Amino acid sequence: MAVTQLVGAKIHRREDPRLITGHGHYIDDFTRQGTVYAAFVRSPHAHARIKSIDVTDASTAPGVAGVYTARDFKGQLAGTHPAAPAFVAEKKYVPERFPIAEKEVCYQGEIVAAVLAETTGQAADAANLIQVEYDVLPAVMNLEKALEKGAPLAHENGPDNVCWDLTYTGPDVTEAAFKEADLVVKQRILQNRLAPVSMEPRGVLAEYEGFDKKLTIWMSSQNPHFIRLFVSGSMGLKESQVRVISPDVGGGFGSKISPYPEDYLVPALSRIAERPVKWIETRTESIQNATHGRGQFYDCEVAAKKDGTLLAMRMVQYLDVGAYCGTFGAFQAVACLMAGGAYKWKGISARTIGILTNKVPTDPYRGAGRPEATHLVERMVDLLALELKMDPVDVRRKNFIQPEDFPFTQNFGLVVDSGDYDKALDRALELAGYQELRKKQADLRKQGRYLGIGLSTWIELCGFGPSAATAPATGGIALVESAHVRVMPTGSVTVYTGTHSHGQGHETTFSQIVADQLGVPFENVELRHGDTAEGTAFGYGTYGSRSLAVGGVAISKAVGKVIDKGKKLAAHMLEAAEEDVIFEHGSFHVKGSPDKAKAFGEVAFASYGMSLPPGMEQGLEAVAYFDPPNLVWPFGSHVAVVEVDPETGSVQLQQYVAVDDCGNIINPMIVDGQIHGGVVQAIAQALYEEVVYDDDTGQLKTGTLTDYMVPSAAEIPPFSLDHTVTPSPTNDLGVKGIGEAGTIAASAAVINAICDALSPLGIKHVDMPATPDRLWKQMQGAHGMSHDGKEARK
Ligand code: MCN
Repeated sequence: MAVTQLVGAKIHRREDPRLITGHGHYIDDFTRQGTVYAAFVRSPHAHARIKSIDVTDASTAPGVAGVYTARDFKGQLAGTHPAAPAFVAEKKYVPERFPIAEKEVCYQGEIVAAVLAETTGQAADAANLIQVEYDVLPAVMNLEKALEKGAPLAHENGPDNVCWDLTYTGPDVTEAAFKEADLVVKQRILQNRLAPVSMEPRGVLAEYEGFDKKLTIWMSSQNPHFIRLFVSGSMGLKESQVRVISPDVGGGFGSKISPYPEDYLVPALSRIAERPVKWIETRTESIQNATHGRGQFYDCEVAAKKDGTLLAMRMVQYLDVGAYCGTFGAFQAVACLMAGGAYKWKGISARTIGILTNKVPTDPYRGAGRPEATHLVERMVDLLALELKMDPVDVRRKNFIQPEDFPFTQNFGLVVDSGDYDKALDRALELAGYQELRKKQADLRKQGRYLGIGLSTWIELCGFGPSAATAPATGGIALVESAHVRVMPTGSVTVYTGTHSHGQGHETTFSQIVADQLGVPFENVELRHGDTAEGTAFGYGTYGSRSLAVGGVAISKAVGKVIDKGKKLAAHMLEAAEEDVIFEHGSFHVKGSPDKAKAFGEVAFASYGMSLPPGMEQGLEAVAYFDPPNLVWPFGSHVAVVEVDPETGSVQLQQYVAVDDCGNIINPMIVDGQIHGGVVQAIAQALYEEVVYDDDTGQLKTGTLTDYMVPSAAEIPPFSLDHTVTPSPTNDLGVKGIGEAGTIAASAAVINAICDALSPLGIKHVDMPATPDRLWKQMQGAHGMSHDGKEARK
């Protein structure tokens, strides 16, 4: 491709001036004449039978335009909530799910009625007047209890609480390795349930035009084309009748991939009421109803030699599905397939059990399955190092997949494209000053201070994905990506992508690629996305750090087609043979005669004229789809340094080093920003955030941001970041994804650091979130520790 000037440069995000000066367009900024506002009545119970719903008072309340219950939607919406096969092709039991409950509610927050009114306040007031009588049923909230014989059922008429139970590889594949082992380490590892908490909550504005039978939906979504597919299908409309627009989206972190009940109900209400309908989620609705992430535990054992050689792993994933199977909920089972991490294993036995509970469904949340895998394997490696009294660095180095092993077929047949794990680790240790830190740790221990150093040498699979792998997993749609590059007569370029930027800076990075390749000024390139009425027939959205490695490459391919056509036209204009024409630095010239040249703009202008070579059509634009031959496999090494206060159990995160490798980098500033955000989300999981339900009543105890503790900048240490560059061989740009890397890596580094700090007390493992309360209690139970922590200092 062309010589690059912009690619690799730290260019400021071009979207930011718009977004930070209030010129963004989020859902609540859109208005349509005659809009009515929706409020939803939600179940206060985790599990109950609906006896009756009395809407009399609500119907006559001021400003009310209509009150609706399940039966009003029966002729309007068809089908059940989509549940993709993902990594569990055959599920045992997927409960039917209609967007509004009729007879039974299965989680707190499930919708039972809807109100439309002239203002949001009137809608909310009227919703409060709806009287719903419930027969409360026992709720199943605990994963282990849910599997017990005779446990309450998440759905009254369900066969049991098992959504899936899949053994990928049985104990037989690890039997020999366990026999030859010198030692086995075992651990149960919890993954706290998390709420995504995007800055902009969800929102839907729908306008159904009855005469034209056209539906326009403005919504906060990561993949508007999928929403169009699902909603048009459910409403009995052709896709061409539905337009979904997701303009600026204030974060998603995975929670805006799948369709939600409101995404169906609001458009249906617009059709019923014959008016535009708007609904904007409140923060409490968001924490209560937006899909959660994680919510799992793992039983794991690792067999090893006494020199630190890893032999085999046996693991079972217990995954909290929630009350219904999330559209991509079973994707989280990928944790099993990724559990081997950056290491070589003789065998891994893995089983996943998806368990239904009376909680909001889980679905992908930044990293989805890969943070869990990293946390698992990185904790197990540290436990082994502790047992063997080896430096955790040495255990890692001993077992890394080596550069010459790539492409490396791992235990589940996935092919890791490339890597150099030692290189990233070396750089991270150097940046952290590892040896000095160990000395400092030893000194501080003598003073009764608990400094800990934690490593996470993570790997990731992303860039979904090759059609062969993804079409079966989605139920038919191959996760390729499309792009349309259109050059105007004056040489400005509009690029349409099927991905969706909601904080990742695509307007900047994708334009960098195009401007470089076409040799046009950066300002002349505009990226458009998020509107199903523009661009190609189908876009596949943004998740799984796929946008650059699939969408960006599709754009690059479309640019290639534009250049090819430009060459033909330039050859005609220069009266030269096409094969003699070279395109360089934004100009076509004849090989060996740089003065015989046509600028890109001249060729673009000519393409709309009449002097074209025989058979050539006017215009300069191209569409390309990219179906990658493999996933991409970024990796890196993170180091966290903590000090734990023995008197309070609080953790002071002192230093955080991240060295990541996402292949060639388009914009280092944006990549660093992605790492910052991702690392903070994982630090939040490790230390602060947890969705907590009452085990008996099923009530959500963390329904506001005072209970659900999202950290602020004050809790986060300065970061030292660096990169190694191992280009991916799977795409022309040599790029890998980075959007989830920080989240995948960091929880293990932080928890490993805490465990390292507390190891003198005999504490081997701590669960997340490692709150002061939890740590203090654990320290009280530890040997050699008195209440004020002084005992251990002797
Ligand atoms: N990039 C680059 N060079 C690379 C890799 C990436 O310059 N070698 C740039 C890309 O061009 C893009 C950004 O980094 O501008 C992220 O690219 P990529 O890794 O392809 O990830 P996606 O754009 O597909 O983003 C998805 C990822 C996911 S899965 C979640 S969840 C997530 C995330 O990104 N949610 C986010 N980052 C988020 N950031 C914000 N602000 N908000 C969210 O909701």
